[in-house]
Parts: sequence; C-alpha cells; structure tokens
Amino acid sequence: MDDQIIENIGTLLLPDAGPLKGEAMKELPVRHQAAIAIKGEKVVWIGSSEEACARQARHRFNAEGKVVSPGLVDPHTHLVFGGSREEELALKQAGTTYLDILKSGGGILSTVRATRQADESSLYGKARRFASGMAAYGVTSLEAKSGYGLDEETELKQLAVIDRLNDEGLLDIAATFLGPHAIPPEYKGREDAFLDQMIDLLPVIKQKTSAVFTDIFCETGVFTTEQGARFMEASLRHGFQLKIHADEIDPLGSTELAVQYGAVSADHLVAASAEGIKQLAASETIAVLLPGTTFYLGKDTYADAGKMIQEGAAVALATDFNPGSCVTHNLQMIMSLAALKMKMTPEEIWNAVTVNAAHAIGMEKVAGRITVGGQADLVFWDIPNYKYLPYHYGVNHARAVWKRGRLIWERREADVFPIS
Ligand code: IZC
Ligand code: ZN
Repeated sequence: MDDQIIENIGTLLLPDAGPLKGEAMKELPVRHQAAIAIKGEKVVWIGSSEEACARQARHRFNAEGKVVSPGLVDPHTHLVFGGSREEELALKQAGTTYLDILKSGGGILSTVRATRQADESSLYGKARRFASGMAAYGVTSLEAKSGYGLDEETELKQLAVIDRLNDEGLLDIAATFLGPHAIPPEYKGREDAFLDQMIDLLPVIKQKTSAVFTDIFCETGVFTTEQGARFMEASLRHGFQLKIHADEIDPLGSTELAVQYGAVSADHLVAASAEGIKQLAASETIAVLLPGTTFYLGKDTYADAGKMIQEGAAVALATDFNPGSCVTHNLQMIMSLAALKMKMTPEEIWNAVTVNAAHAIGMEKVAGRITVGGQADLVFWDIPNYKYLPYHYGVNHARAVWKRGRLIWERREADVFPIS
C-alpha cells in the first residue's frame, strides 16, 4: 500500500535526465491528468489519475488540476551573513559602482565586519528565516556559501550554520567554502599572502565542515585568474569540487579557467568571451546565470544565455541571494528576469531551475527531477500552465511545497474577496 497518492495533477513537469545541454534544454516533457504515489520520502509510482484509482493509499490528495513541478533548486546563494547594506542603495543611486563601494571598504567588507561580530546562533536564526522564505517560493534544495569571514573562525562559523541547517533536514543544502571572496583590510597589498592563508585553511575546512565545493571571486581588484588557478589547484588537491565567480563584471577569462580546471559550475558569465562560451559548451561545467544580480546592479547587459544554449552549454539559474548585489531570495523572480532580460524560453527556464541546477551543485541524484525511486520534492503551483510563471512576475505562485514526501509550506489565503 502507498503512503500517499497525489491525484488529479493537471500538468506534471518531468524534466529529462541531465545535464541538459544546448538544444536539449528546449524540451520539457509533461504529463497531463497525472498522479504520483509516495512511500516514505520517495516517489514509487507515476501514472495517470485514472490508474491511480486502482491503487490503495493511506492518504489521498487532490491536486485540483494544478501544475506540479520538482522542488526548485537554487544553486548559488550567500545565505549566511550578518547585518545588511541598505545604506549602499543611496550610493548606488548616486552612481557609485559595486566595485568602487568595495574598494572604499564597504560592500562585501561591510558584511564581513557584521558577520565577524555576529554570534553563531544569531547567524543561524537569520539564515533559517531566509531559507524558509526560499522554500515558500518553491525551493527544496540549494547551495550556500561562506565568504563573509575571510578568517578561520568566521568562515567556520558560517559553515557550521549551513551544516546545522542541513542537518535539520528540511532542505538539502550543498555547502561551499568561499574564503577568497574579498581581500580583508588587514591583508591590503598582500593579496597572495591572504590567498596562502585561505589555501592553508582547506584541510581544516575539509575536516571540520561538510563543504564539498570551494569558490573564488575572480574580479578586477579582487582576485586575478592566476590566483584563481592557484586556489583551484589547491582545492582539487584537498578533495574539493570547484565553483567560481567568473567574468561577472570585467572579462578576465575566468570562464576558460573554470573549464580548464573542470569546475562543476562557472557562475555569472556576464562578461564571458566568445571563446570562453565555446569552451564551456564543449565541457561538463554548468553555466550558472544570475540575472537578478545584473538587474540589481542596474546594468543593461545580461549574460548571453541564448548564445550559451545555442553553442551547446548547460545553463542553470540561481538567485545569488546576498546582502549587496542581489537582495532577493525569490527564485521565481529570477525565472521572470531570465525570460524578460535573457529571452530564455519557459522550457529552458524550468530546466534551468530544476535538473540543471541540481547538476550545478552535485545533487542530480536526489533533486531536480520527479522519478520513480527519487525523493518526493514537489511544488504545487497556482498557475494555469507552466508558461504562466515567468510571465506573471514578482509574486509567489507556489501553493504548497513538499520535501521528501512531507508538506513543508502551504499558502494561507486571507482573501479580501473570498472566492465562493
Ligand atoms: O556580498 O556583495 N558578488 N560577491 C560577489 C557578492 C557579489 C556578494 C556581496
Ligand atoms: Zn555570488
């Protein structure tokens, strides 16, 4: 007997096995009038709503003809941080750039000061609220980075928060050590010495945390591609998999670097060169695009998703949720921006926040798809069809979110005009 049957699913989104590269991103298999059977945490059967009538189950749920998708995956977030940076908005309005703010000791460095000061339990409480906000928007798995400590104690504190959240089991979180995120003031002018420090930390991170990835911010005034190469090499030596903030603002050639070192993902890629995109397309590295950041920084040029897909790359989408360059944890908003600003199709967008996003964080075996034997991570959507979601932007279309066969969030409607 099944534990639960969900029947009368209007449209069930069933992304293919990935990573979906190029043309393959344009296909989004669906099943209409579908049903799912769940035992414990797993999907044990997928079929038609009609066939479901013949199955026995302890509980039956009527999906009321809704669209049901795999739980969304957010593969790039800076979830754990102290403080906030709303004061910088006025600077931005006055024309100060992101990198200028950083150069003058603000930006990331402002969050570093607040994160160093915060104790673990306050960081935990804050990150937990954000994570639960993400889940309310349909996210059931995500990546979260350190990078606001730039010293051993604080980096470990951030990673401990991520591990603790992950251990709670409500969401699956892949942890990333982003020690080389900025140059702390105490190392100004001694960038290589700071990088050595972060490299020396790698065995400690490996031993004391469950971080599987490392990441580095290669950017003008932050780390060079040479430093990126040195860090990636050391990370591989210590058994980490690689991520990189690549070609976000200036074209430094870090897309090529990501490919060269076999990074699991290269993230941002707004300024990636034509050659970089070509190499990316021929590689296993997932392009994680973050249009919310381009939007929030007020720029006109977005990552060239069309070219990447045309050349054959696997594209994923993420929020980049952080207190400076993209202050939203709403992945649905990012799906709309991908449509409006990068001209991605609805099929590409859904694949980019499910199967490809799971690949970008090494969770393809447990997240991003609905399969028999797979985890029952599901979102019930209040939309007439899947194309509707990116079209109607800025609001939450999720009705209910299930993680491992359990309801973790449901919308409570206080209707102003009750529907009779
Ligand atoms: O706090 O500004 N780009 N890192 C690289 C960030 C943005 C996060 C931040
Ligand atoms: Zn980032």
